[in-house]
Amino acid sequence: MTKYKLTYFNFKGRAELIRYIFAYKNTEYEDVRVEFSEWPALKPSIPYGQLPVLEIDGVTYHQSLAIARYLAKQAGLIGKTDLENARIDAIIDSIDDFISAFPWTEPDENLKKQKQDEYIKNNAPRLLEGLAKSLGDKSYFVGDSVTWADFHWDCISEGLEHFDPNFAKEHANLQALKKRVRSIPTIATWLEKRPFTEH
Ligand SMILES: N[C@@H](CCC(=O)N[C@@H](CS)C(=O)NCC(=O)O)C(=O)O
Repeated sequence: MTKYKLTYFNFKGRAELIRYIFAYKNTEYEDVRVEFSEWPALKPSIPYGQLPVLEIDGVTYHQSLAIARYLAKQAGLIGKTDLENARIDAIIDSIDDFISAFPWTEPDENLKKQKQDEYIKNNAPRLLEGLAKSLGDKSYFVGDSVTWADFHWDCISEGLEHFDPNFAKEHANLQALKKRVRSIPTIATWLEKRPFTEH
């Protein structure tokens, strides 16, 4: 049996999509959650110095989306054609553009909140209108069955709700998609049993 060891911090962030894909197929893996206090000592030993990383049978792989894309393929969570996969990747990349530029860190707590609020106000409408239009009245972003793009939307929007509780609330179809993902039995089980973290 393939041995998987996922290493990330003790929050959902960029690892939750990977955890969802493992949960979807009930795949066993080690879910290592590094404390911030442990990180400076660990960082030099991690390829490219960032988390998450996934060890597969002792070999380390980095970049959350490269890892998720590989696991999604194994789990049957990709499109049926190359063009469907291109559309899935485009959804994933649109979400990633948004979160990569998000002002996560800022030493001044007041300024941080202000910057995050402004970022969401200025940038979320374009992303959300695009996603809502891509989804339309379909059940999933691409094709007629769930893919890792649908999982990514649920994971990332949950994280952003921590910063803005009304995030995407005006888009009924995007909210319905979250419910659809969360009602998949193996995902529902993961949501019940996963360790509590604020975001
Ligand atoms: N594009 C990378 C980004 C990785 C990344 O930004 N990781 C952050 C946590 S979300 C990190 O390791 N921060 C600690 C550091 O850079 O020292 C991915 O998706 O894996």
